[in-house]
Amino acid sequence: MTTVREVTYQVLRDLGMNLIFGNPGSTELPFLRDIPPDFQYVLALHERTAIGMALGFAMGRGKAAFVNVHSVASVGNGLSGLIDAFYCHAPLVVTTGQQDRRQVLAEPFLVSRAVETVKPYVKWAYEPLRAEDVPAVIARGYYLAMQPPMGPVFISIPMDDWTRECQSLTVREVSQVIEPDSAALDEVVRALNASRKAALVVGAQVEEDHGWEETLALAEHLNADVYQQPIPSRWTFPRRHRLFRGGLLPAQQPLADQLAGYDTVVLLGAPVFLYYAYVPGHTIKPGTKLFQITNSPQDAAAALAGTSIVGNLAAAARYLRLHAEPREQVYVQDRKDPSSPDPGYPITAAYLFSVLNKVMPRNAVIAEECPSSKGDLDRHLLLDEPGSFYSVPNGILGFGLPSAVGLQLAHPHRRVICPVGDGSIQYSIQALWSAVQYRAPVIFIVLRNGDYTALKSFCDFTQVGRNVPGMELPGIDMVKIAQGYGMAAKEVDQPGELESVLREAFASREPRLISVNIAKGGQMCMGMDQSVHPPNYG
Ligand SMILES: Cc1ncc(C[n+]2csc(CCOP(=O)(O)OP(=O)(O)O)c2C)c(N)n1
Repeated sequence: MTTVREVTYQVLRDLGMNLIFGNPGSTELPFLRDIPPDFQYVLALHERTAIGMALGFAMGRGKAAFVNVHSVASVGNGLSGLIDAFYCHAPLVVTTGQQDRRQVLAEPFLVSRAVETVKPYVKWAYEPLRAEDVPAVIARGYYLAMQPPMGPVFISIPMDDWTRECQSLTVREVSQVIEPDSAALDEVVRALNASRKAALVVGAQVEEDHGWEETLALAEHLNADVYQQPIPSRWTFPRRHRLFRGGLLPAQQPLADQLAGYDTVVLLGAPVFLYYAYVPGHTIKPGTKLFQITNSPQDAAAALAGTSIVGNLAAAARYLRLHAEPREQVYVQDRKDPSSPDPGYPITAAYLFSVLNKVMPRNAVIAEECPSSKGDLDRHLLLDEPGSFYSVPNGILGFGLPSAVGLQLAHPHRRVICPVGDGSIQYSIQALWSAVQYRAPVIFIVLRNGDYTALKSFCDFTQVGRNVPGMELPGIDMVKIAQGYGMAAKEVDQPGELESVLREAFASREPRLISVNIAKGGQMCMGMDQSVHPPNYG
């Protein structure tokens, strides 16, 4: 007799999900007992951290990751991780325990209504009607999670299901590439051929669809300026490339102003557009032709302007390159490195990132969560390889640490660096422990400014004023916290110490935390100042 448990492990094996990111409780133990030797359990000390590490692992590999977390705590503690996966288009199969079917009706201790709770943020939430359906439900969840746009699925499994009898299951091939409509792309080709000056805007979906090379080739073929989507959750164009013009601002009018010089704009793999502060204006200057190519029907439906085409980004970029006329290559030098900021005291974020840029390997991977220093990071870290940058996709803090650990497990031959605010790090701090235990040699760089600078900036930007509680973070010793989790850690206070401490961290093959005392900021909001006419909430 084969059991649900045995067949499930075979299905997980056949689908390549041999790593289980989790935090166990009594309702998960019947699944986790006698875990087969070709599986590894990656323990997180909190559900948010478990889902967050799986998220990083899934994004790093471009393949679904498997999670097993506890009962309704999976949603209570883990929901922000699921929301991140939803907006990152990260394929996750998240499983969670349910009480014994035979007493669920009586509302026992640990009964879970997770399936109902989680629905808006997953592609599918399900509790199998029959125990013997569990392996097939997991396989179905995997196929769906991997369909574009990829994303999380959620499965609740009663704890008595694992010992039930069950037939074996053969996993299937389910294709994942959806070609965009060529007739619709021909319209883009005509617009590009007729344009005086075209721009490409690149978004995170370019990487989801393995479209980096094709997008680069298209940009060079068109000799078009290239912008990164606002508040990018991934960088999808070489930062030093001669055609790269930087990021777009996350507000309507300033963004439309940035693109005002172009008569045709083709947005590859992002929403139209991701805004933060409300600065009303045009989505795009009237008269400019805007095309969005996206792997997300949601993004296509939600776009405020332009023509939307749904399909695979790599296929779309290839089609456009093969059909649009080439434009003359005007030789422009690669972008110059930004000037070196002064090593003043206290250390500025700009100086920190300029030193980091000098000492880090060129194939480093950044998992970023430093809200008020995003702009400095963006200016000074110049990485040109695919898969170099990941950031919080929706503004919920807690993404940085666990995703860094997951990315490091996915990329044993690249070094992951996690620049993180001293506020942000607290939302998933337990990931430090997992990094130590699973020997993920992430370098965590804490930007310790002792406050919520990003919120103070927003107060200044929107004239809320500074008389707001809850903005200061005194008395946190990050070095001691890291050491308490078993991690080597150092504080840097003087600019002169920074380079040697960073070099020492890169020379080591262990995870490290470097807590850098940096200057407090304010005023600017996501690269915007008062000149954009922000809303007044004062
Ligand atoms: C889970 C969550 N709680 C609260 C916030 C609001 N928030 C946005 S930025 C920020 C400050 C983060 O502080 P820190 O990491 O120190 O970065 P800094 O602003 O100093 O650059 C806070 C609390 C949020 N985005 N997500």
